[in-house]
Amino acid sequence: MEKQLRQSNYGAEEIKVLEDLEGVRKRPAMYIGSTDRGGLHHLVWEIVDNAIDEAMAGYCDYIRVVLHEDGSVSVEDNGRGIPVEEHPKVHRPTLEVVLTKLHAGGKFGGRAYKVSGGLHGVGLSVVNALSEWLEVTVKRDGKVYQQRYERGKPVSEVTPIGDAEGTGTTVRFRPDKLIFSDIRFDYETIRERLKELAYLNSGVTIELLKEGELPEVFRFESGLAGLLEELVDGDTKVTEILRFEGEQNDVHVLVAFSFVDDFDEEIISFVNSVRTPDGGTHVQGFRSAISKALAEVGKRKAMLKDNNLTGDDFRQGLRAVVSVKVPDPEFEGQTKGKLGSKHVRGIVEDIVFKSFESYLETQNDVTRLLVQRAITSSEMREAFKRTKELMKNKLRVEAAVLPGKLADCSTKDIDKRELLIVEGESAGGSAKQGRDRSIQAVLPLRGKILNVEKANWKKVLDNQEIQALAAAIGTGVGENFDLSRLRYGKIIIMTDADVDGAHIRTLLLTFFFRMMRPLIEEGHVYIAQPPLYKIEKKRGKDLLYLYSDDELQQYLKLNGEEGLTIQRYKGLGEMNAEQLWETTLNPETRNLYRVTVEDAKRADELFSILMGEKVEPRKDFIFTNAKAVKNLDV
Ligand code: TTJ
Repeated sequence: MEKQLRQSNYGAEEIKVLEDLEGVRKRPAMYIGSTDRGGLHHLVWEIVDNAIDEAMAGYCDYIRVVLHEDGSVSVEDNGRGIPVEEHPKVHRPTLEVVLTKLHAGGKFGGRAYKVSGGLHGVGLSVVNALSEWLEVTVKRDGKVYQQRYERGKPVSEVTPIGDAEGTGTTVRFRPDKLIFSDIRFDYETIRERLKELAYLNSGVTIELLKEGELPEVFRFESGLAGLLEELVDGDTKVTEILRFEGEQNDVHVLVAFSFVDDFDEEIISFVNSVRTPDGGTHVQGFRSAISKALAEVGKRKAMLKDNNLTGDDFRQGLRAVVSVKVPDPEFEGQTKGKLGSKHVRGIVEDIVFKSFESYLETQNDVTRLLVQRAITSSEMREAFKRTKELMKNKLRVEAAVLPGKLADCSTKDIDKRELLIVEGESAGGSAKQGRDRSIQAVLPLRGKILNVEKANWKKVLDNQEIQALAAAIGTGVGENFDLSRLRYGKIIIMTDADVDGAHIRTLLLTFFFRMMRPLIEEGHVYIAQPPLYKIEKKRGKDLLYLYSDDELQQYLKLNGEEGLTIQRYKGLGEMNAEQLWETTLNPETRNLYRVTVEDAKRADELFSILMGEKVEPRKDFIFTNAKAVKNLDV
């Protein structure tokens, strides 16, 4: 009977199957990309994706992957089990058709699933054709069925081998060493992918083990949010994790995202649980929704005028996971890593925009923060652009364009050279006289270089004083920064011990942090520590300098106030050249503070608030953080 069946069907269909198999074995790379380890793992993804499909269809919540000692791998699920009944057209068991027919139309010969992993979807017959052997076991209708293949050809019928409890499918295969350069699977690679799949299909348990060892179990109720959590691990979050979900025309959309304190944007995306490394229409829709919602709500809440913002400005620091389930997805690009299906863009945009918009409507603080970040970003962008041009044309290391106000030093030894940045002409005068002119250069900045509270990046970089500073330092700024052009080993900020001085210091540190960060990272930036008090004893000619209020208290406690003249220095200009040398400039005795990246970062945060658009939060901030500003005195 069986023989008859086979003979009666040994026709065009069967010949085609054999030809197709040969085709796959002749040109494997056409189907799996390559025959290196990348291609090898493709085989596993293909099989696992089939089990995931069954999970997505709602019929399976357990998948187990075993790396066997004989070099084979098996994938087992508790789904419905691939049908074993005779296929209505081909008159062979459906199971066999699925495993031998190249690109069997809709998967499994019909549209059994609404969605299915599109990216890897090379077909089971390809895995089969490229395996030295493959065994499939199906539990269905109370029975266990099994069939074996060698290099794609069935070597047994679909045979019932016993009774089954429950249902499911197991595929075990060993890749063909005639095809692959290396047939060893990599545990880590498989682990990463399975873990990701467990996040994407929350509620499904996925186990991975090496034969004879204990399994690793992946099961995440947190879903995408958990995956995002891994993505932002170590970053400073500036918003909570948001999670939106929706469905339109059979397209299911799930996103999780948050903003972190960083400039770039990172989005990982999936279609039917398969990564799309090159993004595509789903990612386009998501990005545009985020920017549009922020722009619209920002304007409605009058936090934003017609600023010159781009979509990118709104998305700085965005971290997101975008996952869509799409029936029959289309992919583009050389490696098919990009979703092409046009209709998905609008659907994702719609769902994300509406959800994010209504969230922002109720969240003034978050909206304000994100809008403010966008504004800063656009100002930075403008500033970088301008500076780049400026640097190209104007600021060169050559002495010819060194600022006129710079009193340079004479040594050529960069490590020994110091640039003293002083505030105001009178302090500049003392410093010029008091310095060691062989190693110390002086650049006076005009009294108040900028009203920090009204400054923005454009103003900062247009500022004459800042340009003079950049020219004196010599490295260029931003993308053009070149440490090898540095003209001084030490750059020493010498501002006064008052609020203006603190502001200028904040501005300078911020400028260095944003535009010349390596200067700080390499430890070239210092803050001078001038004394705060001069103490004169009336009788005797003793002079004493104290550097902090604490020191003064201590001194008075021990010596009393009798016969003392205490002078509080308001500015460096109040010291004569000799005193300045003695207390602040002399490398043998002075106290320098080396600025750390942390200091500069703090200054940067302060500065962003100081120059913020809104007056209210700024006032609050200055009020409550007056101490923090002072603490930059370090
Ligand atoms: C097809 O439609 C009717 C019910 O069963 C559907 C099916 O094929 N389900 C299915 C396939 N579940 N699991 C698989 C599967 C699992 C593994 C591990 C490997 C492969 C190739 C398929």
